Amino acid sequence: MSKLFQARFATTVNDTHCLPATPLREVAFAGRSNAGKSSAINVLCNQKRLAFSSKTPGRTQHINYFGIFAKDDLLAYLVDLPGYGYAAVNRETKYHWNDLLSDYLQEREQLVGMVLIVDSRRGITDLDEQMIKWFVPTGKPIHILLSKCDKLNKSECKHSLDAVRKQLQQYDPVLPGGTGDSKKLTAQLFSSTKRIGLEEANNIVIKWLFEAKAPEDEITS
Ligand SMILES: Nc1nc2c(ncn2[C@@H]2O[C@H](COP(=O)(O)OP(=O)(O)OP(=O)(O)O)[C@@H](O)[C@H]2O)c(=O)[nH]1
Ligand SMILES: [Mg+2]
Repeated sequence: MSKLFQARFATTVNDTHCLPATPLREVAFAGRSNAGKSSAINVLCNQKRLAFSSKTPGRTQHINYFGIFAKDDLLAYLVDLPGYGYAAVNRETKYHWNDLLSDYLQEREQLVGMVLIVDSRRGITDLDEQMIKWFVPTGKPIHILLSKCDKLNKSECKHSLDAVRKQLQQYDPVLPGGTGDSKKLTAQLFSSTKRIGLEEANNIVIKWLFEAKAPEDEITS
């Protein structure tokens, strides 16, 4: 049983000043509106409606925190970020999302890695690249879930994964202390509905949240 199965809703915030004051690690799920962020969190936590998922794009408009528990001990958080790229919102809301996401991704020390959900049929879009560009300078890892791969045939899946891995390589030299082998920039195929790639995604999130890190990577404040 995955440690993620004992997840519970914790809090919702709409402003980076209101983020939980906690030393616990957190992993964020980012992606375009409708890409499948909430569905991925639900399936990884083995729950149907932990994170609300919906056919209506733009459903998750706030930052939602889910606590990972062991009995009653709170161990870590999963964070569902507001989806971006949803056309039918006003300019003010777009600016708000932009500020919220850029501040959060660049400055949140407790954040140990970003899971970026990218629709496997669509590939990395300009807005996804913006997320990557904000996050890469932090030196923290990014793992891309190529979602909804149940909608693609085998060769389309391979093509989608190859293309995204190739695109990710270009960011490796920009990583602080970049290794040249892109260990911090990874991707996989994923389907929430068909439960494809679940174990691989689960292992990455668990590793980020619970494995000991090098001392120089630890949160200092
Ligand atoms: N076929 C298929 N559909 C999926 C998959 N994952 C999500 N969906 C569907 O895609 C739609 C959007 O999923 P959500 O998980 O709500 O997407 P989101 O990224 O949280 O969207 P926002 O909250 O709007 O940012 C829903 O209708 C889901 O049922 C998948 O793996 N396969
Ligand atoms: Mg959502």
